[in-house]
Amino acid sequence: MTASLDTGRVLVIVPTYNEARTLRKAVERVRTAVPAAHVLVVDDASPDGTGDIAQAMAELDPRVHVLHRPRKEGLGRAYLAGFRWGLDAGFDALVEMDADGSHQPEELPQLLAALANADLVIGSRYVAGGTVTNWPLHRTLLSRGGNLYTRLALGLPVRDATAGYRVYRASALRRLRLDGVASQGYCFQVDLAWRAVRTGLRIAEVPTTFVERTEGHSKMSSAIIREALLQVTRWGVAYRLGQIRRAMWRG
Ligand SMILES: Nc1nc2c(ncn2[C@@H]2O[C@H](COP(=O)(O)OP(=O)(O)OP(=O)(O)O)[C@@H](O)[C@H]2O)c(=O)[nH]1
Ligand SMILES: [Mg+2]
Repeated sequence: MTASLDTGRVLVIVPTYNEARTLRKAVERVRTAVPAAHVLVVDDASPDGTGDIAQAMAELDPRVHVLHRPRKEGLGRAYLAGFRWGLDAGFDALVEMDADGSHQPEELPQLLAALANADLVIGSRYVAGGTVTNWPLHRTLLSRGGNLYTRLALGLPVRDATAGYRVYRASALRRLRLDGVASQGYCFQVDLAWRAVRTGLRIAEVPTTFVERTEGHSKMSSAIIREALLQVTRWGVAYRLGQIRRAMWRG
């Protein structure tokens, strides 16, 4: 795949849980920004009827698809199911995008263009030109702190490892051994970035504007933060022990 990526072979995966107020707009914006791209909504039986909205859109638009899942199982599981669906269907590029308006579909062409020289493109808030709007101080600190900790613990050469606006080449995603991924929340994004680095994938970060949701409710929880902190620490310790072992072996 080069600069001439066929946008008809791009699948934008949108996981949803109770996004009835935001989903329609998000999907419409994707369809306008990259008209040939397909959209897959992965809904975990949202009690607010998000799945029905997605279903209605899919019935009217052959480029919109829905994966209905029986229960809420977290962002990670929803994406894994979406990836599997997209890989089986033969798409060349798989996009991760939230339904809540935080990720701007109008920026998608830039992210897709960057795939010409990368296997994973991250829409980054923390490279020059990237921004976050309307975040209270505690969210900024959490996100910045989480990214700093991740970089230090794992030596990860990524400025925004928790970002959820991404494009993967299908061929690269196949190399990540997704069967072993158990992470759920933010940790899922770090997990995949970490796997991508260790697999030797080329990662590009493109500046994005992250807009805090104005409707619906965040699914972030203390459990999700705990999971990320614990997992990154575990991976970091294993990684550093491996470094020490290799250094001793050489010495
Ligand atoms: N299918 C599915 N989607 C989920 C689940 N949890 C969150 N999502 C979706 O994942 C996307 C990101 O979740 P958000 O609640 O916006 O979490 P966030 O972006 O980390 O937090 P905010 O910045 O506060 O919005 C949204 O589209 C959610 O609807 C889940 O368990 N299953
Ligand atoms: Mg959000």
